[in-house]
Amino acid sequence: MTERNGRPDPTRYLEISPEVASALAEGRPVVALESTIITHGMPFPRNLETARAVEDDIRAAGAVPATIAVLEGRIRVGLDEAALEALAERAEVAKVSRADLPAVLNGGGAGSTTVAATMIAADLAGIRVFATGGIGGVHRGAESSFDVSADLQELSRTPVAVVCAGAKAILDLPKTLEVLETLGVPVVGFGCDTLPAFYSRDSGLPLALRCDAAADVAAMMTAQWDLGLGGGLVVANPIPAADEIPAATMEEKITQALEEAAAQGVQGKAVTPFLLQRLEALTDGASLDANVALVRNNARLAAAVAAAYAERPVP
Ligand code: PSU
Ligand code: MN
Repeated sequence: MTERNGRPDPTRYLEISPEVASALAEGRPVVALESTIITHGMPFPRNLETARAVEDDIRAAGAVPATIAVLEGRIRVGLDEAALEALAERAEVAKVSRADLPAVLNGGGAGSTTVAATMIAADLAGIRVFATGGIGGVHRGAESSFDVSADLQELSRTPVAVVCAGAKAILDLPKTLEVLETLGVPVVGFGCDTLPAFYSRDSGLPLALRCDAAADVAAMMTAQWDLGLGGGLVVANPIPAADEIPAATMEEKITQALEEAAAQGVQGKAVTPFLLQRLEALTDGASLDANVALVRNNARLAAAVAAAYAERPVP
C-alpha cells in the first residue's frame, strides 16, 4: 500500500480534470455524474447526446460537471469530449462497482462506474453532490436470489448526496426502502411525500423526509456530516409531470421483461442492463425518452444543491 502520513494514498489512481480541480480548489459547485448510464443504460448515440446535454444543463445552472469513468488504469474525474465519445461508442466496457475497482485499475482497461463506484470516486475527489437517473436496489425475488445492489451499502458509508428519480420499478421498491432505512440512509423526497418510481412520479410508498428547496437539502447534508454520521443521502426527485409514464403502463412491460430475463437465465451484473434494454424495446423508446428527461431534471437540481452546499455557512 502506498501511504502518506499513515493514510491510504489514492492519488496515482485518480486524475481530476483541470476544470474540475480548479472549481474544487476555489470552492465552486461541482456535480459528479456516473458513466454506467452511458455504457449500459442507454443505446448509442442517445447515450452520448444525453451525456452532453446533462453536462450542459449543469453548466447552465452555474456548476461544473464531473463525469466519472475508469480509463487506462486511472479513475478520471471530469471527461473531455474525446473521452466521453470513446466511452459512449465502445461496446465492451466493464461495468465497475466497488468490488471491481482495484482489478480494472490494475488491468489498465476501460470501465464505467455505477452509482457505488461513482460515489467512491466523487468522495476521493472531494465532490459531495452526484446526479443520476435511478439508484440500484433490492431486486424482485431477492428473497431467493439475494440480488441487492452494492449501491445501497455504498450509500450507507460514502458521504455523497445522490440526486435521482427514486429507483426503477424493475426493483422491489418497498424492500429497497426497508434496506435503506436499516442502513440509516436518509431518503429525502424533493417536493414530494412518496418515493418517486423513476418513470412515474409516485410509487405510493410514503417517505418520512421532505425538502422543498435546494438550500434545505444542503443544510441536511451539512448537519449529517457535521455530526460525523458519514454516509450518503438519497435525494429523490420526481420525473417532470409532462414526461411521466403511468405506473400501470410500465408494470405490464416490466413483468414481461422480468419473465424474459428469467427465461434466458440472466444473472448478476447483467440483470439491470438487460431489463433497461428490453423496456426500451417494449415501450417503443418511450422509456428512453422518459429516462433522458428525468436525468436532465436531476442534473439541474443537483447543480442547485451543489451551489447551495458551496455557500453553506462556515462555523
Ligand atoms: N438504474 C437505472 N439506470 C442505470 C442503472 C440503474 O435506471 O443505468 C445503473 C446504475 O449505474 C446503477 C447500476 O448503479 O445500474 C446498478 O446495477 P446493479 O443492480 O447491478 O447493482
Ligand atoms: Mn445485482
